[in-house]
Amino acid sequence: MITNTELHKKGNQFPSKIISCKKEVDTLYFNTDNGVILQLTVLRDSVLRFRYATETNFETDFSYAIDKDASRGYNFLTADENDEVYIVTTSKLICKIDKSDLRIVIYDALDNTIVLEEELGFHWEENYEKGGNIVKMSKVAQNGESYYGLGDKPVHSNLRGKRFENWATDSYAFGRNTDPIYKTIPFYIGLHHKKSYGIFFDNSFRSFFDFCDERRHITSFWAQGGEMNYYFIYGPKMNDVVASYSDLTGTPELPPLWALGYHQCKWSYFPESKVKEVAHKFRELKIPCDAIYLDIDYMEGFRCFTWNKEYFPNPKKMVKELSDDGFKTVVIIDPGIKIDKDYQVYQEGIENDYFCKRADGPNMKGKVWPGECNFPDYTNPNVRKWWSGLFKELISEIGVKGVWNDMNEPAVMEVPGKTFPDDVRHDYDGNPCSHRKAHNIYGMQMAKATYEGLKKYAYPKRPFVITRSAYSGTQRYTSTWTGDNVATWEHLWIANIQAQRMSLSGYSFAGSDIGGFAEQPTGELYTRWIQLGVFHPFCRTHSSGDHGEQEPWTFDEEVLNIVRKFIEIRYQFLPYLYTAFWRYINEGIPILKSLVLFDQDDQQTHNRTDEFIFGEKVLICPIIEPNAKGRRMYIPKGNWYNYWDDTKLVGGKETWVDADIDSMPIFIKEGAIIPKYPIQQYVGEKEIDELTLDVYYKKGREKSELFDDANDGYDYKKGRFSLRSFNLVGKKKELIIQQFKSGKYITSYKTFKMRLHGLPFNVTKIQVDNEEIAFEDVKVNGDNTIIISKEFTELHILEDS
Ligand code: MIG
Repeated sequence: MITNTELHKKGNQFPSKIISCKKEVDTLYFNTDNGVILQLTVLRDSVLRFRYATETNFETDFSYAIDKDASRGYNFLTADENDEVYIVTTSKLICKIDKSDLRIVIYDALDNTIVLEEELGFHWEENYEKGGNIVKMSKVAQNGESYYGLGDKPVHSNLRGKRFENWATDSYAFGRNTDPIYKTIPFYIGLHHKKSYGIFFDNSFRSFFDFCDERRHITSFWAQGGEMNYYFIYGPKMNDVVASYSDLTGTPELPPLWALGYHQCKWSYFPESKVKEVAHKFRELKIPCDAIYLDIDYMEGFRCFTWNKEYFPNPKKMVKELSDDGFKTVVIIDPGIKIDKDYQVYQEGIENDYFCKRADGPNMKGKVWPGECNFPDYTNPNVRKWWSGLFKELISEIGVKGVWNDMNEPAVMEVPGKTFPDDVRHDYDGNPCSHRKAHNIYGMQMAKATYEGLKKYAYPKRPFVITRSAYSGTQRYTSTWTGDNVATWEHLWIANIQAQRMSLSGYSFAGSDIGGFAEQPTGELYTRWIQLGVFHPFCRTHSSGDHGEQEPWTFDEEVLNIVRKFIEIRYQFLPYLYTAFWRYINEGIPILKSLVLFDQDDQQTHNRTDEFIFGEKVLICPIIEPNAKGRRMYIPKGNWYNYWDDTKLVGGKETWVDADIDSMPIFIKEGAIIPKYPIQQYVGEKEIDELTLDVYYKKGREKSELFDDANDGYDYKKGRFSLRSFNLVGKKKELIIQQFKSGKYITSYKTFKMRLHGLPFNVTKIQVDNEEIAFEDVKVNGDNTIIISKEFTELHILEDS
C-alpha cells in the first residue's frame, strides 16, 4: 500500500521556496523555485480552493462533482505579504502561505485561532508505472479533534484513528468496518475547539484518507493520480459546513411526495400475479405503501429495456392497474448490455460506438446477470443522451414511475477486482482517460443519464431514481440506498450510522434495505428495523428473496400490527419530512442530524452514534439489540417531550428510556409545531381538508416551518408553494402563535387542527387575530384541540386572571 506521510518513504517530492506570486481577481498563483504552482481561489469568504501543479501547468479544470450553480463571491479579500508569508484575508478567514515551502495555515479571522495547519502540506511521488503523480497532503490534527463524513463508510461516527479508501465496490454482505464499499464521497468534516471545517478532495482516482491512524497527530489524504485539488470550507458551525458543501456539489429538486412514502421491494416479485398479490395484501391489511419494485427477473434474459412476456404479458396494463390502486412501479436497470446481435439496445450501442473500450481497441467485455456484456460509456455526453432516450417507452408508454440503477460501481462478476480493468478507456466529457480516473464517477454518470431520461419523459411530473454507486454531487440526480446489507443486529447499527453519515455528507435522500438484504430477519429484528427506517428519508424493505419472505405480514400478527403502526407514523409525519426536504434542497441543511451537528458545543455529542435528529425537532434513538425493554441514550441539551406520553425531560444527560417492542424512543423538542397528515394508504389517497399541528408548549420562543405545494410537478419553482413559518411564544399563562405566510400555492386544507401538548395552565380564553372565539367552536381542556382557519395571523391561548 502507498503510504502518505512516512518521511522515509523514498520518492516524496516537496515544493521549494516561492519565487513569484500573481493575483487575478479572486485567484492567486504562487510559483516555486522547483516548478510547483499553487492556485488558490477564494470562492466565498469561508470557502477556499487549493490546486497544485507540479509540471508546467494545470490539467483542464473539469469536475463532475461541482454544481454549475454553486455560489461564488465574497465580501472582502486582501492579499499581503511579509518576509516569511503571503497573507490572504477574507471576512472569515486568514490564510498564510509560507514563502519557504508553500505550507499553509488557516486561521479564523475573528479570533485569530488556528483552524487548519499543514504538516508536510502538499507533496507528491511520481507514478512511473501509470504516469502522473500520486498526490498527497498532510495536516496537523488539533488537540481533541474529531472527524466525520465520507459518505457510506460503515464505521463509528467519529473517523479518528482510522484509514479509509475510496474506490466504489460491489460489497455483498459487507460488515462493520468493511472498506471501501459502494460510494465515494471524499468529503470530511473536522471539529476542534468548538469550530468545524470541511475538506472536499475533488479527485476521482482511488483515494485515501488517514485520520491519525498512521501517525497519531496527523491527518492526511492522497490519490493515485490527478491533481491535488481540494476545497476548504469553514463553518464554524457544522451545519454551515454541510450547507456550503451542498451549495458546492448541489442538492436535488423536490422528489414527488410519493417517493417519501413506504416502498416494498424484493429480488424478485414475478410473475405479474405475484406483484398484484403483494400489492393487494398491503391494501387488504391496511399497511400504507406507495411503491412496488421489479428486480431483474422482469426482463427478458436480463436485457435492459425488455420485458419477460411470459411473466409480464401486458406490462402497461399491470402498471395501470397498480397505479389505480395507488402503487407506483419502479423497475431496475443495470449498466451491462447483453452481447446479443438480435437485441436492439446492443445493436444501437455497437453501431454508434457507445460502449467502453479496452486500451487497444476492443469493447470492454464482462460478465454480469445477462452473461457476457458490453458497458455504455456514460462519461460520454452522446452516450448519456442515447441512454436517456431509451426510457421513453418505459416511462411514457408503460407508465413506470421510477428507475433503480444497480451494479454501477461498475460491478463485474468472476474477475479479480470485481470491476473493469484499469486500462478501460472513457471519454470523461471530452477529457479522455482510463478507468483509474473514471471508475468512481461511472455510477454517477449512469444515474445522471437515467435521471435525465426520466425527467424528460415523466414531465410534467417529477422523476424518481435510485442508485447504488455514487460520487460527490450524485445527490443532484438521484436517491440512494446502502447496498447489500445483512439481516443482523449489527447491520441495524450500520444502517443507522450510514443514513446519518450520508446526510452529513450532503446526501440526505438515503436509506437501507429494511430488514436486511441477505439472510432472514427475526420478527423482532424486522420490527426494530422498520422503527428506524420510517425515520430515514428513503424508506424501503428489500431482501434477496432466497432467504424467505420479507413482507410485513410474513412474521406474525404482533409484528404486523407494530409495523403498520410505524408506517402510519411515517405517513402522518409526511408534511414534516417534506418541509425538511425542502430546507435540504434550498439551504443544504441535512434531513438527519447527528447529535454532533445538532449541538457541536456539547462535548458529549462528539462520539455518539445512535441518537439523531429527524428534521429539525424530533429526536430519535433506535433500539438495536434483541430482547430490549428500552435503552440508555443521550438526550441533547434542551427540554424534550416524550412522543408517547408527553412527559417532559431535561436534556444534557444520559437516561434510560422505556421502549418495549411496540415502541421506540422518540422525543419532540419543546416549542415545536409538527405538521401531520391523516393516515393514508398512499400519498394522494385522501384530499387533505384539515392539517393537524401538534403544538408543544415551551416557556420562551421557538420557530417552526411548514412547506406545501402540489406534491409533484415544477410549479413550486414558479412560486406556487406555500411556506408558513410559526413563531411560538410561551409565557406562564399564555401561548402565542404567530403565522407568516409566503408563496402562491393554495393548499387543499382550509383549517388547522391544533393539538396542544404540555400547557401549564387552564385555557379560559382564545383570541384569533384580536377576536375572541367562542368555546363551543373548540375543544379546549377536553382533548386540548383547537380548530382554526389556516389564514390566522396571531393566536392567543390564555388563562385569564
Ligand atoms: O448481484 O438485482 O444490491 O438490491 O436486488 C446482485 C439483484 C444484483 C444487487 C443489489 C440488490 C438487487 C440485486 N443486485
